[in-house]
Amino acid sequence: MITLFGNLDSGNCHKVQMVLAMAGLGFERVDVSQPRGEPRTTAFLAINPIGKVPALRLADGDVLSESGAILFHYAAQAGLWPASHRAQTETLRWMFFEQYSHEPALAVMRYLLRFAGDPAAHANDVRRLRPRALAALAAMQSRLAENDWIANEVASIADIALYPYTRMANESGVELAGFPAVGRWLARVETLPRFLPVYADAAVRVTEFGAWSGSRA
Ligand SMILES: N[C@@H](CCC(=O)N[C@@H](CS)C(=O)NCC(=O)O)C(=O)O
Repeated sequence: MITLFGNLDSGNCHKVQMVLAMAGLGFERVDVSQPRGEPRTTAFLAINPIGKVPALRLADGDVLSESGAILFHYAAQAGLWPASHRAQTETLRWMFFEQYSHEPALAVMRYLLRFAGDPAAHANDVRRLRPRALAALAAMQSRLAENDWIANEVASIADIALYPYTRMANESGVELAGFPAVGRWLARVETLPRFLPVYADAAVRVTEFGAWSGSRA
C-alpha cells in the first residue's frame, strides 16, 4: 500500500491527499509533525533527504517527494492531466507560479501566524510578505475572471496545487473578498468528484511518526 508521510495542517500534504483521493487510491498516513521537528530527524531524512513533507512511499519502496512532482505522478490517473502539449505547458506554468509566487507568500504567512508561536515576533515578516500574497491572488483573479479553471478549459493538477493555501488565505491574514473570481473558482474546485476538504483525512490508517520509526529501529 502507498504510505503518505505528512500531516493535516500542511497544504502541500493536502494536495497529495486530494490527488490520491481523485485517483481512487487508498493509502495509509504516517503523521510527521513540524512542531515536533520530525521532518528534520535522521529517521525522516532517510526517507526524504529534502527534509520536507509530503513524501510518498510506494508499495515497492520507491519514494516520491515535492507536492508538484507527486501531483504529476498521479495526474493522468486522476483525470487531471490535459492531452495537448500546449495545455500541459499551461498546467506547469501555473504550478511553477504556485511554488514560486503563491505558496512562499501565503503558506509562510500562515505558518508564521498560526504555527511558529508568538505571532507578534513575526509581524514584520508577515507585513513584508503581504504584498506578494496580494499580487499572487491578483494574478489568479485576473486569470479566473476569464477562465473557469486556472490553466485550461477543464480542471487540472494546477487547480489542485493552488487550492489549499488559497482556501486557507484567511489563516494567512488575507481576505478573499476583493478577489470574487477566486472565490467562485474555490467553489468550483469543491464540486469536483472525490473533492477532499482541507484538514480532512482520506487515509485508511494513521500512525504517529515516532511510533512508526520506533517500530523500525
Ligand atoms: N516544495 C515543497 C514544499 C514542502 C514544504 O514546505 N513542506 C513543509 C510543510 S508544508 C515542511 O515539511 N516543513 C518542514 C520544515 O521546514 O522543517 C512541496 O511542494 O512539497
